[in-house]
Amino acid sequence: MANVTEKKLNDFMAKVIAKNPSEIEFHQAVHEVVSSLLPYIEEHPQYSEAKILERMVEPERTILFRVPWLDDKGEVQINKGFRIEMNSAIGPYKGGLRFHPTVNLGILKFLAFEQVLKNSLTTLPMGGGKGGTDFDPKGKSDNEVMRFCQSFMSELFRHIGPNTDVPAGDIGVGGREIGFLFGQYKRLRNEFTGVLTGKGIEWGGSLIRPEATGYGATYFAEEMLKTRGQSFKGKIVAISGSGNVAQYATEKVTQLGGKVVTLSDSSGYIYDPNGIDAVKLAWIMQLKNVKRGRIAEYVAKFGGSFVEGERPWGVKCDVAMPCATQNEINEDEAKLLIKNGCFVVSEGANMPSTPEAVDVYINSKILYGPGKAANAGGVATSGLEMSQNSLRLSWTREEVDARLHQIMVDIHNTCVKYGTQPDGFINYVNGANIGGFVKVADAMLAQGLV
Ligand code: NDP
Ligand code: 2IT
Repeated sequence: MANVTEKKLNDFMAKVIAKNPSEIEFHQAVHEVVSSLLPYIEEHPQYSEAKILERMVEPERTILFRVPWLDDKGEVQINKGFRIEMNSAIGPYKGGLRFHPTVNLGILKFLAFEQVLKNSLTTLPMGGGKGGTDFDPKGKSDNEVMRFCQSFMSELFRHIGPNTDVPAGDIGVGGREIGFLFGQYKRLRNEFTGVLTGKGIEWGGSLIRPEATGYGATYFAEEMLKTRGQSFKGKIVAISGSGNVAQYATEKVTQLGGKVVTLSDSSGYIYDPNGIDAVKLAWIMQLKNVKRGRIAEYVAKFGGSFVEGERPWGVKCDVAMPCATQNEINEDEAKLLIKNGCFVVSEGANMPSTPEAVDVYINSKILYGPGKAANAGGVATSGLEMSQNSLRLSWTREEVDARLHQIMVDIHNTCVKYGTQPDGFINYVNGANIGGFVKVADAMLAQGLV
């Protein structure tokens, strides 16, 4: 980066940090995006004159609220509720809800900021938002989760709507939580409408939405592999997490001929050198989605090993798919992956690689698909759910999957268009950041100073 651009980046970040103190994940996400965008913006001064970047890092609206609820013992509990309505230039705010004890404003602002660019990349008309709470669904009964969701929606309902803001799932929010949230919204508004995505198939949901993020991250990796004349056939794949995204990434990788050898949760990872096939995966889905157990239990059933307190990045693999949480691959782990032969990283999670790890990937010229491109299949299929709700029609599994697949191919093409360097290397980070930015920025210019 030229010296003058470097200075602009530092000045820009100094202001962001001063205005948003201690929101470190937000600073991290903004720094990465602005590093990609500044050289592009220097060649397109209309964006800097209108202060588009300065506007994009300030949420259009931030909603903070109290969520009181009663636990099973009858004791009063209080949690924080958040919704960040980041940018509505190209469509209603759209993005998931995270229920996890670590949730705070900085984490949700990083997620909302990434979501704006991700949603633009999908080609669908969706703005960006994110929300959630520090409530921990782990160890809670179904009734406690329901009471919490009802209380959460009793405030959130006044801020959202099918043409205003459409939340969905993220960590800790799956079909069960979306059901409770939808039920309470419908009751308060007396309106059956597509206000949330990830709904059950009998009540307005879309086929393939549960699968979409994991499938999409795999389709994206497949496109990256094709640029080197390769496929998933025979590839060893390390996946982290064992929730929604990890489960369906495992399913699709296996269908495409790859062998998934690891999964994890916050307690540690399992390693199964024989591969986690469809039968083992069905058992894991029951364990995680119904019994809500721990991944360590896999070993007693199928063998392999469980490594407590560690992440799976020291295992020999060709492809790594982080599908758990932010900053789950650091610089040393990135180096270890590459040393062991890994040459593809496709991010199912949001910002799972630290900035130092990303530098390692880029300097080693491996195929690195950042989250906002690689995991956009989830929100893209949410967009398809919104389309079906508006049409009052449901598409078949094959139709939704074909649209998802095409969207991932299109996102890959956008990254190639904006990210190919003079030496032919595809910098997917620059490609995704610039490709996602242009549409939002042009819409903001067209809509005046709002
Ligand atoms: P789930 O809640 O279904 O699963 C999360 C998984 O990650 C669990 O195995 C969980 O383990 C693990 N995990 C969560 N937090 C941590 C942590 N701090 N340290 C270690 N492990 C952790 O969530 P999803 O699968 O939906 O989401 C996974 C990632 O994918 C997130 O980054 C999310 O933002 C991203 N994403 C999700 C989309 C979706 O459609 N759901 C779309 C796009 C991105 P444990 O059970 O022990 O907590
Ligand atoms: O990070 C994400 O893209 C999601 N959690 C999915 C959001 C959505 O609206 O489907």
